[in-house]
Amino acid sequence: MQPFLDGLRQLLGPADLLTDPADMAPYLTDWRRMFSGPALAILRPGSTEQVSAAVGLCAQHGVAIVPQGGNTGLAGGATPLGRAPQVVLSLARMTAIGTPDPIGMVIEAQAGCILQRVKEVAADCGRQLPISLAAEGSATVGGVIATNAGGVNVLRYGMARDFVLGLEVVLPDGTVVKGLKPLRKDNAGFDWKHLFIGSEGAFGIVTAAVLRLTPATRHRSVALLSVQDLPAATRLLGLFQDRIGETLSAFELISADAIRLVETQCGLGAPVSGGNWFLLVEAASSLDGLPAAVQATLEAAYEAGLLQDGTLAASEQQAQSLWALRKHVTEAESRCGKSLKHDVSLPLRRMGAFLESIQARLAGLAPAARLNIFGHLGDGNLHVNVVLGDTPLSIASRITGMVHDLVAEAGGSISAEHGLGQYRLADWQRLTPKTERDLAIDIKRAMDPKGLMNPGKAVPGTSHRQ
Ligand code: FAD
Ligand code: 2HG
Ligand code: ZN
Repeated sequence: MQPFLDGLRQLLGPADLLTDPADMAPYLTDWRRMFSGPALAILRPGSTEQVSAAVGLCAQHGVAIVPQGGNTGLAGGATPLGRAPQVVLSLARMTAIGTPDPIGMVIEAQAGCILQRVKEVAADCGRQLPISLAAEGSATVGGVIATNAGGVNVLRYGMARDFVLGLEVVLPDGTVVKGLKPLRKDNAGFDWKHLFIGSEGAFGIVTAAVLRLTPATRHRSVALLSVQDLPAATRLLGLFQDRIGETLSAFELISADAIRLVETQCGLGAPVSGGNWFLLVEAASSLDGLPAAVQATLEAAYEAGLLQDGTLAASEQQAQSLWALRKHVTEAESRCGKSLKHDVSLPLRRMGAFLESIQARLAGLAPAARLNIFGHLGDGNLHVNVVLGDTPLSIASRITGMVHDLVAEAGGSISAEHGLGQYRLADWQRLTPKTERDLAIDIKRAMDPKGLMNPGKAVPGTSHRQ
């Protein structure tokens, strides 16, 4: 491998080809320390041309590539897997942001840009990029696109896919495809960019994107509410949709246990009591009548007996502290030791029975484990996580298998927004019809015939087709 590494050093310079184990370590494990794997080197190209040349060298030498952005992913997609020769290719140095066009409502950004920074640049010109995640201070444009990230505003604005107007990608042989047109409408043939959105680096490397912006909203109303049970939460969702549906931008569920975790682990306090479930509801609009409309909807909810307690933020600062409770759940969970992530979506009407079955089965399988349930109820997507406590790691796959089996029985998805990565690929293969699996494998074979792009993540290897 020496000629390969020499070629890369010549291309990138010694500072951006990391081979020292201590320098490489942060790139070889995920932030939760659930996944780790070896690599020959870490590549930190600074331009699309360097990405292209580095990928070309990898193809020539048969070395696999693991693309990496902010390394905030929750499915082990950005961590090397197995012992075949591989490198991690970090996009962290590619951080250029173009001048936004506030009338055309578009912005161009390189893949390594931190999502929060792009949002700030959009906000400075009176527009918004409403992709909102607790990880937005570290997640990159490339990672968000490669995972088709969701977040807390999907209910109103859609997932990352809905914001991508143009893409520049590097194919597995090093070819650069420049598709950075800032067009809202383009039906001139097959829209290939969707192959790369949500494919977790298995087909190529995203190097830049043109993103759609939306008008900024001038008012927002944020409420934290508590309800007794899930049927009350879903009825409340219906009430909000009926009365102020077009302004509803978040409808997030947090279990009382999850709120307690945030309180004990992160020292934040919830100003609302009672009920088994909490809801963080946000509405936004540029029209002046929003606060009165939200107030009237809450009064109707009280009258209908749906609410146990609640508070409506009276200032932007209060709105932010209510949101902090929701945004700290992942952090609070990680402070409780190892946990298993289950990122499920299913038809809302089946959610209650699904959660009850999990509760009952988990009690039998792992009595020391605790459920940590929260997420995007308005999208039918909950994070049904299991904090393991003293449960042996050896039964982790049985617990996850049990949850995923119940998801499949309810006609749901085992990954609503985080992707399959290396974590869910085996269960996806187990639970997905052969025709669908074979289609994925055939597309992978066409896109990446040598199987060098992020092997073992998102798509089964081509040898799995029988
Ligand atoms: P990474 O973790 O570096 O990579 C993720 C995947 O994308 C890997 O498979 C990697 O190989 C691939 N990839 C990265 N960059 C590229 C590229 N340029 N080209 C091709 N492939 C690439 N996700 C949600 O969907 N919704 C949420 O609400 C949400 N909240 C989160 C909250 C917290 C606190 C944390 C830690 C994570 C959260 N996530 C959420 C998961 C994660 O942040 C997102 O999936 C994010 O989009 C990943 O971006 P990243 O730059 O960190 O990607
Ligand atoms: C969220 O909704 C993220 O906050 C993270 O998707 C979920 O920690 C998780 O499981
Ligand atoms: Zn989520």
